[in-house]
Amino acid sequence: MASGTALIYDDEMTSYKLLWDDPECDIEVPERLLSSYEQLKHYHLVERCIHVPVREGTEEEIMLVHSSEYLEVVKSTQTMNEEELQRVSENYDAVYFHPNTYRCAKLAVGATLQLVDSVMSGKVRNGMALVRPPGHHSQRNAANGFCVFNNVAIAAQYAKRRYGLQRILIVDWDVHHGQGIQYVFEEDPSVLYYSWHRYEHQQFWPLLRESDYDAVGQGKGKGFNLNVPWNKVGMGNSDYLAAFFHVLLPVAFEFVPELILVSSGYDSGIGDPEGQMNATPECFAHLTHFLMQLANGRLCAVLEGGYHLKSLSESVCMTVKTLLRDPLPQISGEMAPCLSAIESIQNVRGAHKPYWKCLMYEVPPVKTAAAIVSKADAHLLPVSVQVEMEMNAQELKTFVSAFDAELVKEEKALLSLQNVLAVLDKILKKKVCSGIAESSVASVSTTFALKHCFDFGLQRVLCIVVGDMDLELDLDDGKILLMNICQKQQTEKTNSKYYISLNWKEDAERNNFFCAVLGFILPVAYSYQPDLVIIVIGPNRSLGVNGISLLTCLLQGLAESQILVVIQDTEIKLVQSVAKALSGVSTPDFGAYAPASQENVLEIKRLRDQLQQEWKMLRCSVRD
Ligand code: X5A
Ligand code: ZN
Repeated sequence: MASGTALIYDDEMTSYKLLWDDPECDIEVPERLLSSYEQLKHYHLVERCIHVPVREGTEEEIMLVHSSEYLEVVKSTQTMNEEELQRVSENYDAVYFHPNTYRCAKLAVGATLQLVDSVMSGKVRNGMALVRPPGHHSQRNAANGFCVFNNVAIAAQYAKRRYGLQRILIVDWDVHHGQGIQYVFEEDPSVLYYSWHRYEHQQFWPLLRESDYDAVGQGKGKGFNLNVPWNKVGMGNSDYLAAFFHVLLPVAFEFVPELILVSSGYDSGIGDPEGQMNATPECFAHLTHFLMQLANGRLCAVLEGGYHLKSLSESVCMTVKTLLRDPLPQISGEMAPCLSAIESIQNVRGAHKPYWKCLMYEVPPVKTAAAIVSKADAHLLPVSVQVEMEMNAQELKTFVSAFDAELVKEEKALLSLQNVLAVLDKILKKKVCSGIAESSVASVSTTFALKHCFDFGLQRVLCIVVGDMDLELDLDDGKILLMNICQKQQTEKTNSKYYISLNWKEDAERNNFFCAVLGFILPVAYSYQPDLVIIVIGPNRSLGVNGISLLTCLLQGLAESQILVVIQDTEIKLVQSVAKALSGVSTPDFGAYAPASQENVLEIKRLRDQLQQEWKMLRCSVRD
């Protein structure tokens, strides 16, 4: 295997600068290169690298990415006066031209290709090119964002041509989206482009919709464009590492690149006025180190942005030091990605799930599905809850007529079934873990839901009804265990093993329902071992939102957490709290603890005495 690290730099690339006042462009200064190179000398890194001279990129090479018309425009700026230069610059977004720009842009291309040749020929293992102007924003017909020729995109096309490469990975860790690179390779599956970038929901330059995570590539190139949009500033070491661990690296190892090109911008580092991010220079050592494990170590880093001179030059040194295989520096900061970063990472993983095996099985499934009557309330649910589309009327009729032809004629009953069956079906087919459904006639819906469960092959369903409800059910065979938590004494029915009526009055503010759940409901439920739990919230309920949430939370220990909650009234606070309980985003508020009333304590004792022979988990005393 080749050894050695190439360093490509020529101070001629410091020979152009901004000649007029432009606050957007005045950060792109020659000192960026000078101070980076000075710092490399200071750490004695220059002498440890193999010096490779620059050359000009040829017109043919430039035209691997750019049009001849655009090349002519850039060429024409060589002989322009300041006024003319300013006028050409205004044709583009965030660009300035200088009489030496064309020469430097050709050197930047040539330096990049020299680096590719050094690595591909085996002269060195890896290397870095310190170049100006940068490249990743420039496009076939346009300069953009300080970039004139797209050094890295040209290098990828060149490597494909000259060395017949079939898989090239471009990692763009500059804080801006390299939209120029994305456009060139959008439909090309042989070049995998990865970019993270400050995005802030499209409020940050270059303000493009196509910088979001759902731009996955087009046509044959689908899956080969990975965008990680940062929606907050202040991303740091742990956020960058998390994006590498959970997005770039798994996909890169599956892709198996033959060469890695890094669009190595350091405006993503701490202190940079453009990026406003927090990654320390050490972070770039770690990023470099991970990439060195791919493509047989064939890695070419090419400078893009980076406008805080100290941060930039330290980060450049960290990169080169790592390429030279020095031991890695300790990485600082609390190792926990922020919520916004996690959200972005989850979104990219979700968007790329269809294209990469490494993501296919791992993206967490939607935990909870909700079908609610008032779609206007959908936004009040936790974001992790998937709101269901209603089944269309014809689908539903077909569905219902499969087990009750009579009901198909009743429009109202049919509609009340809709939400419940849509969600239940998802649970049974394991598309989601749990679900909530609002239904105007909960009793009919529940009867049907239970029938459907047994048709599907379930053995035991625990059905907990809160409130007054009459369910016409056959309870003899033990396929259903029905618990009714109600206000008034059920006189017409007597308790049996599979029908239990629990009289309960809850304090609306404070929660005394713990003792019923722990002392009775859970022991019986665990003795029963259901395959599914259905909680039905009917009218005249004697339990408040707190009690119902507690019940929902604790019953998740059963039936592999498969719980369907059917709610008859459309009280959004209840739906919200149950959604919170099921999705596990946060623990719902159970209310302040209150001791149970004398009445309630006696009711629990009565039931325990009555049923502990049947349900052995109720036993907690040797005397009984
Ligand atoms: C290469 C690079 C940034 C352009 C910012 C314009 N360009 N606001 O970092
Ligand atoms: Zn940048």
